[in-house]
Amino acid sequence: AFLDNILKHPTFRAGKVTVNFIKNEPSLFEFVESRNRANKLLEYLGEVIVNGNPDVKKITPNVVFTKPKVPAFSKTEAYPKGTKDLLTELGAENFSQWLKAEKKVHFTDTTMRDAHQSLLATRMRTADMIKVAEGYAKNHPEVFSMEVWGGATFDVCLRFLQENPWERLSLLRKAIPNILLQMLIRGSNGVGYTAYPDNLIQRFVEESWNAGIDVFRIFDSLNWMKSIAPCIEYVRTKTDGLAEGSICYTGDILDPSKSKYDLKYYLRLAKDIENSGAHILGVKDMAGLLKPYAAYELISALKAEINIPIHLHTHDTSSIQSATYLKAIEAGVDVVDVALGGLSGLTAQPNFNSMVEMLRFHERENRFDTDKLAEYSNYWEAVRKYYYPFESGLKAGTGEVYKHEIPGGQYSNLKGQAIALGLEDKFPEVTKMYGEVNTLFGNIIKVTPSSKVVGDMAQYMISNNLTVADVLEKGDAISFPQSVIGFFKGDLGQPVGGFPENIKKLVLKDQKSYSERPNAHLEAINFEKEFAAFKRNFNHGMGRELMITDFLSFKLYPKVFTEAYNNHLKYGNVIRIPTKNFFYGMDIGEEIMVELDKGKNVLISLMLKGEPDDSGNVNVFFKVNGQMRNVVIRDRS
Ligand code: BTN
Ligand code: 3PY
Ligand code: ZN
Repeated sequence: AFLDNILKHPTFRAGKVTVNFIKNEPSLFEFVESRNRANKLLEYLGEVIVNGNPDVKKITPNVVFTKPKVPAFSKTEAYPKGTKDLLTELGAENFSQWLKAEKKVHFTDTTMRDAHQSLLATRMRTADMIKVAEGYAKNHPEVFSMEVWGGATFDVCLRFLQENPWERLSLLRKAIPNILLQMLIRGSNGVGYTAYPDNLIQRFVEESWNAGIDVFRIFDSLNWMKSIAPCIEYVRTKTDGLAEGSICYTGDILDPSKSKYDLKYYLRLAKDIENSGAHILGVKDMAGLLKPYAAYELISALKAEINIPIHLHTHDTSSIQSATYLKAIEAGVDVVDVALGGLSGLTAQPNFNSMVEMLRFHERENRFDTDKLAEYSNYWEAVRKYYYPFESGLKAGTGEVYKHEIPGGQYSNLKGQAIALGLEDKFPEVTKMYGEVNTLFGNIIKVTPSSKVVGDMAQYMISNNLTVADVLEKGDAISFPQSVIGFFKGDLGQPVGGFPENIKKLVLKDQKSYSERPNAHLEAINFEKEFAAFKRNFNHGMGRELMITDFLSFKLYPKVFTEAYNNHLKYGNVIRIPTKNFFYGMDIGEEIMVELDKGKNVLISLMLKGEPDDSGNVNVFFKVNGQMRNVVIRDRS
C-alpha cells in the first residue's frame, strides 16, 4: 500500500519524481502510520468479534439500541462566560467569597463521574462524553462545576476501558473551557486504595491542575485530618484551583442512640477543614444517609460556624434525597450535586432537571433552559442502554441503605465483584453482611477505600459461609483478606475512636500495627531518576514520548498500567471506537466510522467471520475505506 500510495501520488503521476520525492512527502509516511493504526483497530475489533470483550460477562440477545441524539449547538459561536472564567478573574480566595455571597443555589453536574460510577460501575467511556461536552458547555454555562474525573474513574479507565485517564481529562478541558471542572481525590490515597508517598500525591495534584482540574474535592475514608490537610495544602501551594475539604457523613445526627458521629463531631471536623485552608467545605454524603431534617440541622449549624461556602453531595439510594436538598437549601447551602435525568436517581445523585423545576419561582431559584436540559437527559438515557451489563439491577429506591450504609459509588461495583465471585444470587446476603461487618469493625466511616475493606470482608464471609460469631470464635485460624489486614495495621490511617481490640487481634495475629501517618512509612519518589528509568522500560511503540502523567499512572497502578500499556501496543488507542463496538464487536455488514487521529477517519465494515481452523484460528474479514483486509484471531471461547 505504501507503493500504492506512491503510484497514486500526483507528483508521481505527473512524472516529476526526483530522488528527494519520498523525503519531501511526509504524507506518505503518515499514510503508513495511519495504516498501522487501522490494523491495530482491526485487531481489537476482531478480538471482540471472536472472543467478546472480557469485561462484558453476560450478553442479552436482541437488545435494541437507539442512537443517542446530540442536542444542537453552534460550533462557531464563542463559549459564554462561566465559573472557570470567574475563577481566573478573581483567584481562589475571592471566588470563594463570591460564591458565599450568591443568593441563588448553584449546581454541580456529576453525570460524567459519580453518576455513572454509581449506576454503571464507572464504565462510561470518553467517546460518549466528548460528543456532548462542547454543546453542553455552550448551552448551560450557568452550571457551577462539572465533576468529570477522579474517584474510581482513574482506575477503571486504565483497567477496563483501556483509556488513558489523562487523555480523557484534556479532551474534556478543551471542550469545556468555561466551566469549572471538578475531581474527587481520596486525600493521601490519591485516586487509589492505599497510601502513597506524599510527594507523589503532591505531584499528582499539580499535574491534575495542569491537565484541567479546578475544584479538588478532598476527603479521607476515615475522616482523618492527617490525610485531608496535606492535600488541601498541595492545592493551595501548587495550583490556582479551589480546595474543597470534605467531611464524610455517616450515621444520623438526629438519632440519640447513634452518638459516635453527632453534630458536635461534624462541626469540629468542619472547623479543622476550614482552618486547614479549604476554599469550600464539602459535605459528602456518600451513601445517602443524610435525611431531610438532619440536613436542616447540620447545614444550619455549619452556616453559623463556618465562613467558607458549603457544597452538599448525596446519593438518592433511598429515593428521598431531593427532600434533603430542599431542607439544605432552606438552611442556606451554597451548592448541591445533581445528575442529568437519564443518569440520575437511585445510587446516583438527585435529578438535575427536576431540581431546577423544584426551585422555580423560589427566592433561591437558579434559572436553566429546561427544554435544553431535557435533551441532554434524553441523550444520556439512550447512551445508558449500551452499558446494560453494568447496571446494578436496583429498580427502586431502598430504605435498606440506612441499615447496610453502602456508598452509592460502591454499589454497582460491588455487584460486579459479587457476580465475578459467583455470589450473584447471594447479593442481598452480601449487603446485609456489609452492615454486620461495619458493626464488627467498630462502626467506621465507609467510603473508598475503607468501604472496600468492609465489602471484601462481607464477600469473604458469604463465600466461606461464615457468620460474625464464627469469625469471633474461629478468627485465630482464619486468614483474612489482604485489605482487611492492611486496615487493622493502620495502612488507611486511624478510625474515629480507634480499632476494636478483639477483632484487631484476630486479624493481625503476630503482625504489628502503627498509628502514625501511613505515608510516613513510604519512601519519597526520586522523580528524576525513576521517571528516566520508566522511560527506558516503556519506550517502544507508544507513538509518542512518554510523559510525567504516564509515569504518575504507573506509580499509582503499576500492574494495571503495565497491562494497559501492553494492550496499547497490540491495539493502539481504542478511545474513539464507538461504544457498541467496543463492548459487543460488530455485526456482519455493519459499517462504522472511527476517527484515527484529529480529523482522520476510517470507514470499517465487517464482511465475514470465518470458522476456527484446526489450530483454533479464525479469519475475520473487513473492508477498510473500501479495501479488503483480514486479521487472524485465536478462538479462546
Ligand atoms: C493512549 O494513551 O493513547 C491510550 C491507551 C491507554 C493505556 C496507555 S499505557 C500508556 C499511556 N499512559 C496512560 O496513563 N495510559 C496510556
Ligand atoms: C470514590 O472514592 O470513588 C467515591 O465515589 C467515594 O464516594
Ligand atoms: Zn458520591
